[in-house]
Amino acid sequence: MTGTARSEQTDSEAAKPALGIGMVGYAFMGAAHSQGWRTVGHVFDLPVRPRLAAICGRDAGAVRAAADRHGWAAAETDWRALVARDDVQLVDVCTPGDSHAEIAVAALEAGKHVLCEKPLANTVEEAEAMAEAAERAAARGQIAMVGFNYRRVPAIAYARRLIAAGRLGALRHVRVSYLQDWLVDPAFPLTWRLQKQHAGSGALGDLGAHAVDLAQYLAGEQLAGVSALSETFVRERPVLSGASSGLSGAGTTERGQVTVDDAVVFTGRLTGGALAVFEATRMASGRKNALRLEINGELGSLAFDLERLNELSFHDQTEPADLAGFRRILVTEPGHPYLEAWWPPGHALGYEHTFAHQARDLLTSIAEGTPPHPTFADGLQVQRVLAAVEESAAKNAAYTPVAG
Ligand code: SOE
Repeated sequence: MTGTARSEQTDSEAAKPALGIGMVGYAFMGAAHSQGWRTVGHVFDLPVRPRLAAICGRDAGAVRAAADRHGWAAAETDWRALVARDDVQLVDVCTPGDSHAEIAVAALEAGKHVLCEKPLANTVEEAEAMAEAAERAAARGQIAMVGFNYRRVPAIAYARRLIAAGRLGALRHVRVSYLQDWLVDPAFPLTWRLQKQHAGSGALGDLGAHAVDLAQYLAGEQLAGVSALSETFVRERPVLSGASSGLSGAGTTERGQVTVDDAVVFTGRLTGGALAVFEATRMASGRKNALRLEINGELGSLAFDLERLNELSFHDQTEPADLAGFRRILVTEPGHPYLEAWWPPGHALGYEHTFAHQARDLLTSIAEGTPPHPTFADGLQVQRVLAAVEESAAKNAAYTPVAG
């Protein structure tokens, strides 16, 4: 490249087009997404420069504090005003599931790109409306992505690369467990995540959605049908006052009904013939965020644990038996997905980096006009699996096909 080109490159770096981000929601996912938007432009060489234009929440004081804390230029208390802003080209939906459809569809129809947290919606009907709106918007050059961020753990992305390259051969088993324990204490209050009208479902939609998306993404196949059991072990909990719980009642000793699952277990058959086993629970005492998976193929196996997210275990079935066995791959080499932008080998990444990777991939899709992954159609497919799981569990594990 000539000197002039290099100096132009420097000028063009400075003149990179900005893309205004508007975020709705500022709790855990709002904070995690903010970290991704703040970081991504300082780590990856991007075609556009993300600008944290505005963040939205119902409580004026709290959202102002969130804007200051997370680096947003403005604060809004009405998501409709945020969607209408001329300095917002991408709306990032980080609210509870009961508002995903309304906000995402309005943003798409207002000409914005959209990133929507998982699961896509609380019902299949909502997810269908969102996927249809995204398809109409795609014809106008708009991009819509679902925030299944674990696809962007380098070890997971590398596992997908190995499977797609045939390193496991024909798949026989896909096994995914997502284990947390934050509901073991019966004194944990009745928050919005435990109310069906806000969350849609419990561990199934919150954790099971990740498990289903990863199984389908890694295998490159879809679930054709499931057999499921679910349970709500603690059926009533103390009621909190205020908006945080989505419930009324100021600091009373009132107790309310839990209307979602604490845990779900299900089996399934992938369209390529592999058998799949899943569990998603908030009752696995001692497991904090243990998303564990193992995939067995005719030529080898892969295993992963989110609590050790820089490592991928690989067994090569074609190696001589006295040499074979699971070996630990430390996924921190520059040739591993996303790692070229970070630190030297062995300097590990964390949970938060998945949000910078998600932001990079979305901004790249927007700049290049290429479909992102996962799309809203992928999110709808997961929603259909969740609905089949709920239908099967209601029929005491009767095998239930996934609608297509
Ligand atoms: C549940 O506690 C939760 O925050 C999920 O909602 C997220 O999707 C998962 O990444 C971490 O755990």
